[in-house]
Amino acid sequence: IGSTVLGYPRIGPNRELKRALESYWASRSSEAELRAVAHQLRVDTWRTLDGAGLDSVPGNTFSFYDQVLDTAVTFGAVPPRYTELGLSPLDTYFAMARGKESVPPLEMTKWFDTNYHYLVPEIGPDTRFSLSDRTPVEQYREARELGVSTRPVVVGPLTFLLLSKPEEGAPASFHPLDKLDELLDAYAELLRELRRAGAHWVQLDEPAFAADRSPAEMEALRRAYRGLGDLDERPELLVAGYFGDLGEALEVLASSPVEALAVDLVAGRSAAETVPMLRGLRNKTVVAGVVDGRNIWRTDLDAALTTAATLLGSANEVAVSTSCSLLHVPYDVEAETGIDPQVKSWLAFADQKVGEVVTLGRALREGRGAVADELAAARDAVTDRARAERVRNHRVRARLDSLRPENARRPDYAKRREAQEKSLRLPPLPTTTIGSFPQTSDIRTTRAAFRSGKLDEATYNQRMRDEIERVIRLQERLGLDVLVHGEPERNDMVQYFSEHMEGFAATDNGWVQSYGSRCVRPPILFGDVSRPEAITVEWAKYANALTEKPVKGMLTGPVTILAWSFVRDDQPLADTAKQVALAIRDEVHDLEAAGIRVVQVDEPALRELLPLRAVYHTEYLDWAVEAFRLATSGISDSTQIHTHLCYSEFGDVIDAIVALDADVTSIEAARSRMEVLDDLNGVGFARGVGPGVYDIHSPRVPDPDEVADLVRAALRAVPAERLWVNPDCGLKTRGYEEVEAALRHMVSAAGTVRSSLR
Ligand code: THG
Ligand code: ZN
Repeated sequence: IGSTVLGYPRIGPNRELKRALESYWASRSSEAELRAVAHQLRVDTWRTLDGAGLDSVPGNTFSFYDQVLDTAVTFGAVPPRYTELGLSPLDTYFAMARGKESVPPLEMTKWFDTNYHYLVPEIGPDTRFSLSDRTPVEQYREARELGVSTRPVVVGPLTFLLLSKPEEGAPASFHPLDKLDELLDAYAELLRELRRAGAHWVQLDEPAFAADRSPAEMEALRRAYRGLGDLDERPELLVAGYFGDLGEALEVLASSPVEALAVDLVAGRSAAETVPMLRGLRNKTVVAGVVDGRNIWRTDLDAALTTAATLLGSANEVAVSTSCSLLHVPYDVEAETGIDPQVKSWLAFADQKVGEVVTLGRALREGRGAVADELAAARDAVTDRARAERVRNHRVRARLDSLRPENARRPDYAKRREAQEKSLRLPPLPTTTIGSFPQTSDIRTTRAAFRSGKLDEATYNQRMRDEIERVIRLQERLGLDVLVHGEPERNDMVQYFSEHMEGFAATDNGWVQSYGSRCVRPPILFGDVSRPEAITVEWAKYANALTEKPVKGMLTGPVTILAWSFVRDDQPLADTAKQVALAIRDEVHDLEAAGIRVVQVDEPALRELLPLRAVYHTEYLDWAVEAFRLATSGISDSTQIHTHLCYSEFGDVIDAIVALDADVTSIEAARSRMEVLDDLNGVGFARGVGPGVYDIHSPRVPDPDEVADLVRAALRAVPAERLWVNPDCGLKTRGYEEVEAALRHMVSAAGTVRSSLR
């Protein structure tokens, strides 16, 4: 294997796939046109990877939407509600991803602790697995025709089943893993066909074992790879585990008949010590994942070589690779023209990381002398970054050093509540929204014109003010109690805040796939964070002056800012979180000083950063909660702090939600029928709570009666003094027509229930 990468981006260096998909979905182009774009992207990828000098080029890294969905389709796990639509194979695939008028899509959820989302396969007792789609084989042949013998990458059978959910109506005792043996037969078929097509290697990804797994699941892993290993007609197998240290699963795989293991030595650094002790590696290849596949820093090649070298002697071959697929980083740092040259010299995106792996491979094979120049250049970049003054802000450091625990504490909730009641004078069951209002194409165009310099600042400000006034008047007309300014000035919330803070760099083209055709451009957090001047205060003040009703200031919390950025790897995340928290704290204080009496600090990503293994949960939640409290303390008792979390399945973070000590917490609940309130009661939560009473993820407008029923259901768990009435989430992705109607029904439902209280 020598040198390789575990995967590569597929959206296109200029998001060609995004455009082609969206055009096809809008019926503006044909399937043939979409397939031509996809083919060209694959060709470009193979040429790039092969041309860069990788010894082994991954194949099947392309996907029209998602690799887990691809795996489901490959093995025939297509629920009948999609096949019954009678669509073409491609449109059936897209129906699973995006739904159809009458048919909901598969559920989407986060891919481990990344910001990528996959579609959750539905498996039932009657699911019949078979090799139903031969895309991996076809794409192997396609690359072969170009002279590249790829190593097809497929989600492994265990990870596939562990990420699936039982189909609706399956017996309670049923688990997708019950179907392992049947699935393995289909994998065997795929392996045989790949072998016959000429594939030497296949990569099966098993990141699910970077999380805690039960003894039964571990045993299933053993059984699966013994079975696949014993097949007589198959390519050599590389099993890739990433996103952490696979621990016991590594022992299982080392003693299985597979030919190679890929280990993540970045997120799973500890594996560097255990791998050499594994029994069974003598005739295997170990692929050392020493180049971070999820972050954008240039690799310390000397250190990476040292790590890889510790494995020499314990295995038949030591190869080098990225720690995980490069799907999670942008294509090419050379495409960036706006990043400061010094900061840019510290960065490596996918193409640069491919180069690093090639260099490491040569160093291992031919000795360090063969790549002396490359190693020296990497050393210079790493040293320059470590010494750079621009990374350090002594005022920020001094401020952090002087922090005491009481800086992150507010007085008793009872006191705060009394002060807030006096100041805000809200009715019972107060109504509000989560923050954003629909982003019309006019707003987007105005923002883009201002950014590109086509619109001057004065005109831009006036347009934004006009929009804010429109949104305030609308909310007054609708009769909402706590208003928002609607956030027309913001694109992505994390992008917005990072652009107004020091210590971050923004990219022009650093797109990373989030799901399907949707991408994000994570900011690069390279230095100590500070807020040079107020960010949101002018907009909030303007909105507040327009109305007698309280206007909520809208901020993003420190954990979410970290979760959606590329973060520093030169200090603990907890320290970076505190710095971001201080910047947000300054903003909270300035909002308060400007007369804003309600401030919402959103943490939709609190759960996303939760470590995959339970042993690390407490440590993470401790610093995450502390950062939020630091951001929201030191203010008057009468200032009401809200937070918003974008999910209802708290499970592991429910105690942390209590510990945030926000005065009001809004959460998703419309789809889970208010059950979350019982969960919150179960852990003694006794603050304001706004369980979303209508689902903004769907364009459907709920009836007033339906909303009233949900409010009454909520009242069974929460007294009226603590219950808020609001939608599930922000409204920016919706249209005005439905939003107006839905909010009107929501306010009227709150009124109906309110009058029945007296
Ligand atoms: N911001 C960031 N990360 C996120 C979310 C976010 N991760 C989780 C979740 N929300 C992902 N959801 C989305 C939803 C929509 C889009 C991307 C991720 C999206 N992107 C535009 C696109 O691809 O066309 C680009 C937006 C832009 O111009 O900046 O629609 O909210 N950071
Ligand atoms: Zn939300």
